[in-house]
Amino acid sequence: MNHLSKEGSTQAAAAASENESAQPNSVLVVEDSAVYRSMLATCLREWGYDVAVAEDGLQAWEMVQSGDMPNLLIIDWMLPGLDGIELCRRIRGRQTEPYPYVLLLSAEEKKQNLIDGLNAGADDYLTKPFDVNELRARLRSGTRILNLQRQLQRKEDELGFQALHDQLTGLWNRGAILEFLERELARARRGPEPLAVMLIDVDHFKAVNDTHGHQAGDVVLQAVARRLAGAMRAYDWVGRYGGEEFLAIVAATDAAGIRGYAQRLRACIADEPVVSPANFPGEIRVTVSIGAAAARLGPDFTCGFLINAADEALNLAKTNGRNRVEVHGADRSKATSLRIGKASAS
Ligand code: GH3
Ligand code: MG
Ligand code: MG
Ligand code: MG
Repeated sequence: MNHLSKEGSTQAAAAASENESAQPNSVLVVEDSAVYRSMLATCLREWGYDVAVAEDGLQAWEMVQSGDMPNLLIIDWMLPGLDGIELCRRIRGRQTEPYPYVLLLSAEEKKQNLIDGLNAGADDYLTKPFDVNELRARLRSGTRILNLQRQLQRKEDELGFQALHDQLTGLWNRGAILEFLERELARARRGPEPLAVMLIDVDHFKAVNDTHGHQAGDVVLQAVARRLAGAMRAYDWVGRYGGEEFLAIVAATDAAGIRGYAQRLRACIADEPVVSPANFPGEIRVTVSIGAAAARLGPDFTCGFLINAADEALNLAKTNGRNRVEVHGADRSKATSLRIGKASAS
């Protein structure tokens, strides 16, 4: 959906990731020796891992490519078909997320083997025969690295979300919504369809803060945002443009279409008071004024042109009494100064 983050989506993502790291890690054992294969599988299952096995490199490569990639791999160096080093190189070459942790097994204890293995993309290296307790400890350290990796990914996802969303309302923030406007404008310039924008401003909002307090004002802004997002089509955009003002982008809609659309949004705010017993007693009634503009765009029209036009219409809605919709240039007798054209671009 284009407008509002699902409530608490960051928390939900965090909880999902915690569950994920609490799940047993899956291990793929790639080993051609039946004795080692069975010994490894038995130990790993005892230690709580989900285990899959492959008897040679090609079989393992097919399993990896089939998509269900385990997050830990124990790969024997010497394998028929595709050897462990080549398998390791191919796995790293895929650069898929999440990162798989690779432990290479070798029968030889040569320093060069260790270097070749690490160069091929292995994370760790163990020489056969090995002590099972050492294997267990090394897998634990691999799991720790995978868990850190997940935490890092989660942080990155959160930061990406915060960079684009308004913290109070969960709507797109000013930077993001303007970016989407640029994109929609570029699309509209190439095609025959008009593009419409709306500036939606809460009426007398200062009085809400003055009467009920800033915290109640915040709750009202959240409620307005939620209602606007809920009343818009999934493929249109709405963001917080600033303070108590919202910007909506509506594709393929002309002046007549945007008037009806804006009236619907205006009504969804005016028709129901905001009620929030946890934050304030009683109810708070608010209304919005909406200034809209729609145009078929020539090659040199800018975002500024459409926003200025909507802003002029919004001013008209305010002076005409608030809780109303004005569409730029739609009524020329009242709005002769509203000329859609490059002259009003900024
Ligand atoms: P008008 O009908 O002409 O738009 O009047 P208004 O009172 O809504 O407009 P004005 O620009 O005078 O006041 C806007 C107020 O919105 C002032 C500002 O403190 C408040 N405001 C802006 N951002 C926030 C916010 O995040 N939370 C709260 N509670 N208030 C905010
Ligand atoms: Mg072997
Ligand atoms: Mg206002
Ligand atoms: Mg305002």
